[in-house]
Amino acid sequence: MDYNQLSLYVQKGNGAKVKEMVSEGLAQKASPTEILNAGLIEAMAVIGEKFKNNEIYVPEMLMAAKAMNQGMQILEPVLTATGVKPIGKAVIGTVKGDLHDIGKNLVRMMLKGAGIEMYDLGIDVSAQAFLDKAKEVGADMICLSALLTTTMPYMDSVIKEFEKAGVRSQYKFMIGGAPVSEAYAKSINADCYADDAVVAVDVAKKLLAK
Ligand code: B1M
Repeated sequence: MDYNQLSLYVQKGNGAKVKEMVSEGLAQKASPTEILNAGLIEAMAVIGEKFKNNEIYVPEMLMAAKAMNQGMQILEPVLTATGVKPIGKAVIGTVKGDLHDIGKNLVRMMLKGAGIEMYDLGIDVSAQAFLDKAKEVGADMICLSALLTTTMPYMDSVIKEFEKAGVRSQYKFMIGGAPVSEAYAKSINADCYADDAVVAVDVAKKLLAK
């Protein structure tokens, strides 16, 4: 499979071609993880660099993200296929003010594939919405994603909202996203930080086993 070509189609925002190539790749038994890493995620890294250097602007970035999401939709059933009995329940979302969802979707898919029942609140999620959903579904874990340095501090607000409601100790908090770090997780009293979706699976399994 020509991963470079796939990456170029994502970068150009050609969703139809992305879907076609991902489907063909899977039919030819290419590794879903490799399609994801070498084709789709690689494209977003290039897009991010070009955006930083003012070579492209928000509309192009948005088109690439849409194409990436179209490819991910085809990969999702393969990545989340699991015969495992659920090992816990988690609420996931991108925090208030933040519209980035590709990384959050990936984390959701991988955790689902690891046998965790996932409740996805989407993007721009308020602290109150996290709290309401956690209570409603009886969640074990809350997963917060942020991609902007300006929205990362809202993770602290979410945890504080749970503290204010007197239920903080009932939930494990996992946080992640490009600007987030282990040190930041410690500073806001989150239970753990995961660097990427693969690490998130390991970390979540350990947390839920405690
Ligand atoms: Co935005 N954007 N963006 N953007 N965007 C970044 C994040 C940026 C780094 C680009 C850059 O300047 N190089 C920059 C942030 C700078 C900063 O704050 N430090 C930026 C900016 C500035 C902006 C706007 C402000 C631009 C503007 O309007 N002037 C604006 C903000 C909008 C808002 O949110 N309010 C904006 C808008 C957008 C689009 C809407 C156009 C689009 C998002 C569309 C969408 O998501 N549906 C977009 C995109 C696509 C990007 C880049 C190019 C790609 C992000 C991505 O999907 N990466 C990004 C540059 C970059 O990241 N290189 C950029 C691929 C994805 C697989 O990785 O999301 O990091 P990532 O997720 C990883 C890990 O972080 C981790 O696991 C994932 C998988 O391995 N992870 C977790 C994520 N969440 C986790 C949660 C966990 C654990 C791990 O536990 C719960």
